Amino acid sequence: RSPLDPEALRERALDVLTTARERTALLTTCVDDRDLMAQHSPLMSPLVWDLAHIGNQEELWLLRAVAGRDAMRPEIDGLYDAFEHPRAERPSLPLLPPDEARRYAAEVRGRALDVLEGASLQGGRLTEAGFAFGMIAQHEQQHDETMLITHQLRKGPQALTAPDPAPAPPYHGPSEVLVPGGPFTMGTSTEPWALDNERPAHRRLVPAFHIDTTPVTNAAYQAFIDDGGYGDERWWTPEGWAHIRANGLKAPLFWRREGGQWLRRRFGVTEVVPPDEPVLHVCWYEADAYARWAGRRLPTETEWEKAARHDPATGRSRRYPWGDADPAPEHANLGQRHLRPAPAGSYPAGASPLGVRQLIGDVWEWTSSDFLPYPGFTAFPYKEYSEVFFGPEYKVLRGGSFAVDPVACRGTFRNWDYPVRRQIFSGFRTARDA
Ligand code: AVJ
Ligand code: FE
Repeated sequence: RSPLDPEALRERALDVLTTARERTALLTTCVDDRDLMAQHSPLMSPLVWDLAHIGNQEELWLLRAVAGRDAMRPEIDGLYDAFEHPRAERPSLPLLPPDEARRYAAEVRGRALDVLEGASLQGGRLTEAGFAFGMIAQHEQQHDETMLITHQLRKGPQALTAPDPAPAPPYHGPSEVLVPGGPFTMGTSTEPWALDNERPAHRRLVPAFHIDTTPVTNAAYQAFIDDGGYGDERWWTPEGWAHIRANGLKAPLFWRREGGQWLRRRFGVTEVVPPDEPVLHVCWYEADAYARWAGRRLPTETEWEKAARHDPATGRSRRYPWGDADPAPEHANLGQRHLRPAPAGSYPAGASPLGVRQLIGDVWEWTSSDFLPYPGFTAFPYKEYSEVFFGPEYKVLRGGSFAVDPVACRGTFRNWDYPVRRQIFSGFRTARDA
């Protein structure tokens, strides 16, 4: 059966929607109702907003746009429109209380599954290859990552647990690889559920460069701190220097110095910062400054994607570093299976043809690039997913974190945020010209 066979598509859509809803349910039942309504940080929505927003987007794109149904509760659309109300404002809105939000999202889901059963998955741009179903599953999983960020910011005892990644044998391979110069195909025109900003596929000429085989570790980042990196203007862009001075930044978010060591708070538990884990919760300015201190630089987005997808043996771009197969647990740390990145050098089975590891999963990786459209970009299905964000104020992150589900992560997937943001699960690796 071809993966584009309508029955196979229906099964896959049902599977990714179900996985997303199980995760949403866990993230919104492991704390009490008061906690769901509270704002844990002005950077984030109350969890109960994400819950109803997930249902509302599903109503808009599956029930109304695909099936042509009327609005179930037109009066709530505005409340859950991310562009109408900034996050800091959301707790003061007349939001649906937790029980009602859950009932609404479940009601929408029941109807969406009826639509899936009867939908033609071949005709029409929105339904071709089940795109709208894949888009909605990705949207829910993106909010599941957002909700996990809210959980990390939340004060109070631990509410979520997961087994740690398997301990990895220390990595003794080369610290960087040479990616040969030449053209490669960036982006995609064939990945059925790729979002608008990943399209279309196009050729880019990339000069040779070196890139780190693993993300930068806590130990390496501590060496930058110990060397006085946060006090030395030479390593920072003017905006970065002004930002860390104005906000008194001296270490990644959630770190604190006590008794001669660095501790960090992680989902309600304080632990010694693990030296071999990829550094997490750094902003773009910190990543950029570290790279300059190390005599290196951040990779461009194009370099990152070439390192992740280009197969020098065939000249083709793969879906993932390891090939075209969907992610399996041996490839990458994805899907909130673990609530932390795995030690640097883990997942040898997920390495790229040149031996670059952990490009997918573990930590989002800052690149030096602004978030811009590819040549030939067209907004689909709505301008507010990507187009309104294009420009120099956002930097691109690549590769996904431990908190991203496989459905919302691939070699072409693009994330973006402001260069000051570090509540996200962000780390980085460095590069240099060949
Ligand atoms: C792609 C993570 C930047 O959370 O703002 C969720 C994803 N878009 N709902 C975001 C998104 C609409 C988006 N990011
Ligand atoms: Fe959203």
